[in-house]
Amino acid sequence: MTNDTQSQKQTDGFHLVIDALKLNGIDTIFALPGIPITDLTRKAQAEGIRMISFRHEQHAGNAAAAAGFLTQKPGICLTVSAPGFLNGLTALANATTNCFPMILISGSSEREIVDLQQGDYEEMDQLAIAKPLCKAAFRVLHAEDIGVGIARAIRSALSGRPGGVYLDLPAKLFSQSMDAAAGKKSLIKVVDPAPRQIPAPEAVKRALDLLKGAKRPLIVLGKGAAYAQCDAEIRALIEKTGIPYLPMSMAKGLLPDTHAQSASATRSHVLAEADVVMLVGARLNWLLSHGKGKTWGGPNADTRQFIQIDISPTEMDSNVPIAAPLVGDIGSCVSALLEGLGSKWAKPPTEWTQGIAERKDKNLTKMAATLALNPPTMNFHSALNVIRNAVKARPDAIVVNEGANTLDFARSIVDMYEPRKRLDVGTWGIMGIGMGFAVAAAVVTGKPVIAIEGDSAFGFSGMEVETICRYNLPVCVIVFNNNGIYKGTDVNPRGGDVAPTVFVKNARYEMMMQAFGGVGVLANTPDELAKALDEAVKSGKPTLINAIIDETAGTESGRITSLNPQSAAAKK
Ligand code: ADP
Ligand code: TPW
Ligand code: MG
Repeated sequence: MTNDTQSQKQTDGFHLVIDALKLNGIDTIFALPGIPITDLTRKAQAEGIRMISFRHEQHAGNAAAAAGFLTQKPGICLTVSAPGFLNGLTALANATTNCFPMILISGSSEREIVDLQQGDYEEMDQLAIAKPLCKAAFRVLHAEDIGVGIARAIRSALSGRPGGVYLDLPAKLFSQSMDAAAGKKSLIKVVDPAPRQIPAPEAVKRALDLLKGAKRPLIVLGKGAAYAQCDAEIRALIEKTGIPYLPMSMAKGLLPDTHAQSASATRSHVLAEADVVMLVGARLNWLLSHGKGKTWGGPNADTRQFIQIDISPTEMDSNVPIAAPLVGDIGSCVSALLEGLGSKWAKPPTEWTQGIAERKDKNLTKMAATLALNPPTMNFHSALNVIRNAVKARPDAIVVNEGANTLDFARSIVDMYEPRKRLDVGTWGIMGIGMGFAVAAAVVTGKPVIAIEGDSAFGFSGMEVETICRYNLPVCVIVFNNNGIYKGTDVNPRGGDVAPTVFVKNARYEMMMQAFGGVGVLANTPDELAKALDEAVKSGKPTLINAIIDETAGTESGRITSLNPQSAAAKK
C-alpha cells in the first residue's frame, strides 16, 4: 500500500470505540445488544474482545462491577438506550456505592430530538439521569473525541476512590467516519490510571504513635483493602504488629479466616472493648454501626480513638472523629506503616490477645457442635457445613453470596482462605448481584464459582442461568430453598392469597438449569449436597443444586431484624 492510499483509509465510530478500549487493555465486555449498539457488539467480538451477552442489563452491569473489583480494570457494561440504560443503572449506582470501578456505556437516541422532546425511539436524557448516580458522566458527540471520552471514563473509574462512570454514545456517533491515521492518533493510552497516593510522613507518625500507645488495639480490614491488591503488605502489618483483626465481609480471606489473629469469632467483644481501632479500606457506615452506640460501648466508649486509612480524604470524620487520618492508597500507607514499625515494635498486651483467644476458642467449639448436628430436615448450618468443607478443599474457588439468612449464616460459617474470593451484597445489601457476579468471577478468573443463594435472592437474576450454560461457565449455584423470604411459614390472616414473603412450596429450581443443558440436582440431605457440589466443582459444568432447607429455620431479615421499623399501633 502506498502512503497515499493509507491516508485515504477511513475508520468510524464503531472501530474507534473498539480500538480505544483495546488500547487500554479492555479484553471483555458485558453486554445486551439492540439499537444502536448491536453492530458494536458484533464488531468488538470480531476484533477479539470477549463479548459476554446477558438476558438483562442489570446482570451485565453487576458482572462489570465485579470484574472491576477483581481486576482493578474498569468493568465494561454495554447497553441500548433508555430502558436498557435504566436497567444497567442500578448496577452502576451499586458499583459506585461499593467503590468498584466500572463504565456503563449506553447508546442513546438523536440528541436534537431528545433535547426538543420530540419523541424519538427510546428517547431519554440519559446523561442527566446518570450524573447523580455515578462518579462521573460523559457524552461523546464526535468521532475524533472518542479517545478522550474513553480515557476520561477510565481515569474517573480508577483514580482516587474507584467507582462507576457513565459514557453516553449517541447512535449517530457510530457511523461517523474519519481518516484512519488521524483516528488512530486521536486515541489515548491512559498512563498510570490509578496513581499512587503517598501519605504524608507526619500522618504516618501520628497513626503509629496512636497504635503504639494502645492497650487494646484492633484492625478492621474492609473491601477497599481487598481491592487494593497489596495482600503481602497487609499480612505483614497484621503479623508484625500482632494486633487482632476483623475482616469485613468481602475482606475475608485477605488473611485466611483460620488465622490466629482473626477476631471474627468474637466480633462483638472486640468492637466493644478496643481502645484504638485502625480501619483499613473500611467505612464507618451502618455495617460498623457508624462507630458508635451499643456495638461500640464498653469501657472505652468515650475514649476510643480511630485511625483510618482511606484514599478519600472526605471519608474522615464522616461518623465519628478520626484521630489519625491516613490518606493515601492502601499499598503506600501500609508500606509506610511497616517501615515505621522498626524492629522493636511491642506486641499488644497479652491480657488483650489472650482474652480474645479464649473467647474465640469457646465460640468456635460451640459453632463446631452446631455444625456437626444433622437435623432431619437440612437447616442453614447443616447445609453450610458442607459448603464450608468444599471451600476448605478448594480455597481458590470464588464464593458469591446473597439472601438474608443465607447471607448472614454463610458469611460466618464459610471460612475464606484467599484474597478476593468472596463477592456479596456489599454496602447496600442489594439482592440481584448473584448471577452477574458469578458470571464475571468465572469469566475473569477461570476458577470454580460457588454461588450461595437465598431462594428469593436467586429469583432476581435467575434467568442468567441460561448465560452460564451458554458460555459453559464453571458455576455451581446452590439455592437455599426455604420457600420464601426469610422463612416459608408466613400466613395471610385473611386467607386467600399466600403471605407476601412466601413462594410456591417445594419449587424445583434445579430444573431451570436443566432447561438449558446444565446439571440440576435436588438435595435433601448434607450428603446429597456434598456429592453434587463435589461433582460440580470437579467437572466445571454449570450446575444448580436445589438445597431444601427447613422453612422454619430463618429469622426475619437475618441478622438485621432490628432495622425493621416497628408499628407504633401494634405496641398499644
Ligand atoms: P467494607 O464494606 O468492606 O467495610 P467499604 O466499601 O465501606 O468497605 O470501604 C471501602 C473503602 O476503601 C472506601 O472508603 C474507599 O474509598 C477505600 N478504598 C478503595 N480502594 C482504595 C485504595 N486503593 N486505597 C485506599 N483506600 C481505598
Ligand atoms: C433489590 C430486600 C433483603 S433480603 C431479601 C430481600 C427481598 C431476600 C431474603 O430471602 P432469601 O434469603 O434470599 O430467600 P433467606 O435465606 O433469608 O430466606 N430488593 C432489593 N434488595 C433488597 N435487599 C431487598 C429487596 C431483601
Ligand atoms: Mg429464602
